[in-house]
Amino acid sequence: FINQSYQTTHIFRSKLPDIPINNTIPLHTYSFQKLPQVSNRPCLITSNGKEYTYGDTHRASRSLAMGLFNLGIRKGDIIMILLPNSPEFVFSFWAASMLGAASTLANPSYTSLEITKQLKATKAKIIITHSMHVHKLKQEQEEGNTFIVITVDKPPEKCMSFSTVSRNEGKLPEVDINPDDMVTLPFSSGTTGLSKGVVLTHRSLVTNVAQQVEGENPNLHLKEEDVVLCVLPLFHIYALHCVMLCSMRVGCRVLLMEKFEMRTMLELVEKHRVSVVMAVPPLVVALSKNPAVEEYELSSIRMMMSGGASLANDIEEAFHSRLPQAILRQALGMTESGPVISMSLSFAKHSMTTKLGSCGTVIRNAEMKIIDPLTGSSLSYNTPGEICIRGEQIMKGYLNNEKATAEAIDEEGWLHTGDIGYVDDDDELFVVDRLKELIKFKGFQVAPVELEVLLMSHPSIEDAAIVPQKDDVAGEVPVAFVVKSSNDPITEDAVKDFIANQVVFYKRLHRVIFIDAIPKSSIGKILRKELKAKLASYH
Ligand code: 4UW
Repeated sequence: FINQSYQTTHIFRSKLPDIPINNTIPLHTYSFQKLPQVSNRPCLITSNGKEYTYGDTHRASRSLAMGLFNLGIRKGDIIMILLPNSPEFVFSFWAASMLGAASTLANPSYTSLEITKQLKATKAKIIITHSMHVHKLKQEQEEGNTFIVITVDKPPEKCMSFSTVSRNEGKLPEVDINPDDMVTLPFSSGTTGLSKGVVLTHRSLVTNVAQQVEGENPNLHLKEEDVVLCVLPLFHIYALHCVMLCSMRVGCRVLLMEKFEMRTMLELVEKHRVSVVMAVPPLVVALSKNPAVEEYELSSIRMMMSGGASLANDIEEAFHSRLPQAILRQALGMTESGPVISMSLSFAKHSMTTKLGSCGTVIRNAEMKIIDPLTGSSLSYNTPGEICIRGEQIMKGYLNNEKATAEAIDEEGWLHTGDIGYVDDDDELFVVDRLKELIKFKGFQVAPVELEVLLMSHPSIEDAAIVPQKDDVAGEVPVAFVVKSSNDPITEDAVKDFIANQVVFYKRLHRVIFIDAIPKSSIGKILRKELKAKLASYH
């Protein structure tokens, strides 16, 4: 007798065997574990040629940790790193970790409004930044919130200098760190709503680094002699994890670029014989199509990873014909999942053949399932559904937000990603759609709700909704549907400017469409699918 109501859960696993992971040690202990062997090897190189060995990096991080301790930072405290890619970013991250404190990461291009929101949510006690960003913190200081500002350059009035704070002798106090303590707090809107603090612990990050680079056959085979380009921003989880943490565990050198500039990047790749590039799709497009590429000797690139947003197959093919020696494949990551979900097995030490367009295979020491978004039942091979991931690498939860945490991670420990994908017969994952609201501009997150809240604060706007529009360069761009307050003469440009003045460049509106009413469900949820269809019909 077969019980018809019994439901099988199809759990997808890596083709690589599980490995033992020592994830009860603090992240900094794990990352600097090979220090005695790699102490004199280069760890960080800046775009103007300054080098820091692993020994230098460790010493500078410890000195800063001592300095922050002297300023009162203790276990459980939060510091904000508001910096572009730089050695100081790396030292600050490690200093916080060594103290059992956590770093929250913010984009230095953020407006005052955006930084203020993150400061309020995290109550960061120290902000490490550049003097040119200090003016954006003024309003928050005027409201009486006390924090110390440290600048990596000459400090303006009332700020402290990074080098002075770092100038320290003495022994760092022993801190008792629990593997489930938070070590970093990036922000993400997840599947819905506003941006939230994502609590990543020592355990989650040690686990996720090990899942990529450890074992007899690592899924992501970085070698000590690799030079890894860090052009993606470290304040986003992709570069933080995949470039900085994975490289440092292995002992590679990381070439830090403050910002993307095509020719500078090509020159640096040639000069430093860069062998690994972690990229987002627009960067792959640039390398595949920009004629400047032909002028440089880029044969050192052996591995090119794309992620953060979907990559079109024709771009992957164009890249292969231009740089045939390099393996270009994808990985799927999400801030909340610690961050890697799946990774191409072409990057493994014993490289496997994988397909164009796939996001790889679920990482080892983890479980993945695909569920029917309506019924929640688990789906087998070749059937698209919502991708769910489980393992010790996923976030602990959203900061001070139990409700959002419970919506993201179910009682069985599955993180629901809001991405739609299927697993083919060879265990490769293909992402085909996004169930969640999130818009991705060149891999950067744009949360529709954040822009909707801003729009609704305008007296001439009665209602608004934001949806993505496909874009050849950025992948997706935000577009607004706006309902005017009765016959108000507000123009498209005025709406665009209103938003542009308050947000970082990639959240700017590319188009404003005035309509009579925003379509909503009976419980008042915006029917984004309808709006997307409407938008598509305008093309
Ligand atoms: N294809 C299609 C992809 C893809 C994708 C991401 O901003 P977040 O929260 O996080 C990221 C993290 C990316 C990342 C981290 C570590 C890593 O090793 C790696 O390797 C390439 C990538 O982007 O946005 C998460 C959302 O971004 C989309 C997807 O919707 C996901 O939920 N996304 N990668 N290859 N879509």
